[in-house]
Amino acid sequence: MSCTLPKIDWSRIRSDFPILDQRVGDWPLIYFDNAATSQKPRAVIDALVRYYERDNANVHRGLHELSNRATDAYEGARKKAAAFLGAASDEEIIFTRGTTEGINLVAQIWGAHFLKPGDVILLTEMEHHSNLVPWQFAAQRSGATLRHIPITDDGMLDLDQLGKLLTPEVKIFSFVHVSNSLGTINPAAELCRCARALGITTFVDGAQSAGHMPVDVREIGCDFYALSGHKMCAPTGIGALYGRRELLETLPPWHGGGEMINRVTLTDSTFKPPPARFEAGTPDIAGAIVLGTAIDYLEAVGRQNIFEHDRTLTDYAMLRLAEVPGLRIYGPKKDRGALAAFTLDGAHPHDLTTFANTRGLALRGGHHCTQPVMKKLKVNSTSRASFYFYNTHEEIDRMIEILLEANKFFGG
Ligand code: 7TS
Repeated sequence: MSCTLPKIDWSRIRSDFPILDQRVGDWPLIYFDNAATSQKPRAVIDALVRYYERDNANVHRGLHELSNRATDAYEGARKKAAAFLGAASDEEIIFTRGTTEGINLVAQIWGAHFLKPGDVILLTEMEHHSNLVPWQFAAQRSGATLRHIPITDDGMLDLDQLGKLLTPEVKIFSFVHVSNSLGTINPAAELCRCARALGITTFVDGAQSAGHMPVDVREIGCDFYALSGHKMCAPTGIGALYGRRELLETLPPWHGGGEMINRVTLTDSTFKPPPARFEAGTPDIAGAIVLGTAIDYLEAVGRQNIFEHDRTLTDYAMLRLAEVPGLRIYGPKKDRGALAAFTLDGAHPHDLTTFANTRGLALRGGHHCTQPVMKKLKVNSTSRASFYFYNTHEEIDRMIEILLEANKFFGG
């Protein structure tokens, strides 16, 4: 007799997320807004409470038991983040508020240090606003110019243009790993290899990749990589920026204040080496510590398992969405990240998203902070369903029922 047990008990894993077990009005909650923020497992919630109940103190400055505990846990989380990203050392990890802050930090200090008139900042047309606006500021301040890799009609980067765009004037190439509005997974290692061959610094926006797939910054070969904790089971307000050590060492500080100095007089100061140089003031200690807990949790589930689960679910969603009359899906047809963005003929995406909410289905409607992508798609906004490893095929089936109902409601 053969007895094949499922390798992973996804329904048990789902039960780790208390928030999912609730009704919205008369309907069970279906949470498909994971690209905006993920839900938190009990382990993370408990670790946050435990920290404040037992260990809370400021880090790096006390000589008492609680401060030592908080410091050990905070620096322990940095080690976990370094291992999670495949960094060579925990000194390459700077705690930030999230991806947006990581990009701003680099655009401001790297930009001020290295950019000059005539230089080019290479981005893509599929960037989130947080990987556009900080570089616009950097260009304005330095006199550098902006260049963008176009998007093809099927929502991929037009890599035929790369040779023309990746020229020696380019000083930094910053691009999104997984697009939050198209679902495109960009070939990060290949792009970094091309840039590195010309001595160009690279920045990978990992907001949508860090919690969804195995990521190794040294395999990717990037100089910087930013993530947001809240999109990978940790709380809001904490994130991490990886920076290659030799590069971080060349950079001046960002914010001034406590914790980042060696010596201060009334008129000047000297600064600690990275990462402390970039972490002025009291950090989000609890957030960093439980980012470590979230990392432990994701590693226990397994990032390759999460990637495969998300892939299966997304493929299924794409297949079933095609059954809904009048539904137009954007982005690549296959090999995409865990999301599907669509519009329904006759329904404004906000109305469709609001309709879904009346059935307990949490979608996101809007431009998803990617207005240039919307312009390219010739729409003002889309509705987006984004998945994570606790979502199920049954929830997708229910979404399809709701969308079929919406099609009738909006006169399709
Ligand atoms: N980059 C990408 C690709 C993102 O998807 C987001 C957030 C960010 C950067 C910014 O992350 P933050 O944590 O610093 O805000 N994306 C979304 C979204 O798709 N819906 O809400 C936030």
